[in-house]
Amino acid sequence: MATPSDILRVLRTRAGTFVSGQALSAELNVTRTAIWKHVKALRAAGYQIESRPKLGYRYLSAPDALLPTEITEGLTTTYIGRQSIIYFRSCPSTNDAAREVGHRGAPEGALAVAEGQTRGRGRLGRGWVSPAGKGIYLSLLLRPRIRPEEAFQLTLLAAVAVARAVTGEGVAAKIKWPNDVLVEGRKVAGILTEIEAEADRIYQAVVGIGVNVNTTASLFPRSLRATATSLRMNTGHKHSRVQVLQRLLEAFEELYEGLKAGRFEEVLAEWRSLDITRGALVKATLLEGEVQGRATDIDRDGALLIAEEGGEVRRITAGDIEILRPATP
Ligand code: BT5
Repeated sequence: MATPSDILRVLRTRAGTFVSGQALSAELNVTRTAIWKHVKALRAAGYQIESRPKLGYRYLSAPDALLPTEITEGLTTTYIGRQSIIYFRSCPSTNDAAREVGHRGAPEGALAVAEGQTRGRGRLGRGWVSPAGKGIYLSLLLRPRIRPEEAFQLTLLAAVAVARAVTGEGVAAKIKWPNDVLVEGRKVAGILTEIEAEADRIYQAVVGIGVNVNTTASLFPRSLRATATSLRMNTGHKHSRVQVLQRLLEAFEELYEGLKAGRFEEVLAEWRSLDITRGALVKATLLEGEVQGRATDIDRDGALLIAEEGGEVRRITAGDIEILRPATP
């Protein structure tokens, strides 16, 4: 059974020229009525396809949307964002969607992606502003063979993958412990890893990633205008969300393969090379108070090490930090 994406593929390989209904039906082994139905479905999804009597169909353009047909076109991954994609124009949170498909047995690498979210989540009950059609809001379902306390590795890995995708757009990205991707000191992306586990085993993990791609300043609430940015705000032009997403998935799979093969050290080395926290004077806000000092490194468990003025080294496992003075190069 030919699908709308089969028709799209054939029309795209001959972009700019008309392909007759007859040629399409012969190539895909479907009736001309079925082809017309599929073309109508593609148009309803936002594709521009011209049809002319006697000449046939001509592909013109794709919508600016994160449709599965667009995501998989030319994507080089084998399982991340490939076998199973759930797409939403809008949903409360893609992390919930990915968790649910995971419960129903979806394979590792299943992707939930949305044009916009109504209840995008950050950590610790915070929100993630998710205006429709502007950013990338995605969650990946994973079943890693790591212990629950090693789940931070997925967050660091995701940050590196996002940084690579952002850099691919000609924008220099940095990482701030534990999960912020920054461009010129402002947050362009955030990561929320949620796991379901028993004492020594993870059943499934969901890595949620939000990237501000074409978001404009007015779409951020006033409270975020000084701290949030997007690729577009940085470069002054629109970026292809599909392209950024594909690069992100490709980087993620490469890094995740490394992690599964026991080479987390390599991910960590790349993370360190992008980290702006190390060497900076920072303030960590914890439930039990504040810790201030120089961030020296992260340890093997992903905890941030802060050397206090008196010389004592404090280990911060969760929370947020503020950079008071950047590291001097
Ligand atoms: C995060 O939390 O940075 C994790 C964000 C993860 C979002 C993705 S989108 C797809 C998936 N589905 C979800 O529901 N979530 C994931 P945290 O470190 O707690 O940062 C949250 C804080 O960042 C907020 O309190 C705001 O200050 C700020 N913020 C909110 N929306 C932002 C945005 N779009 N851009 C930059 N900063 C934002």
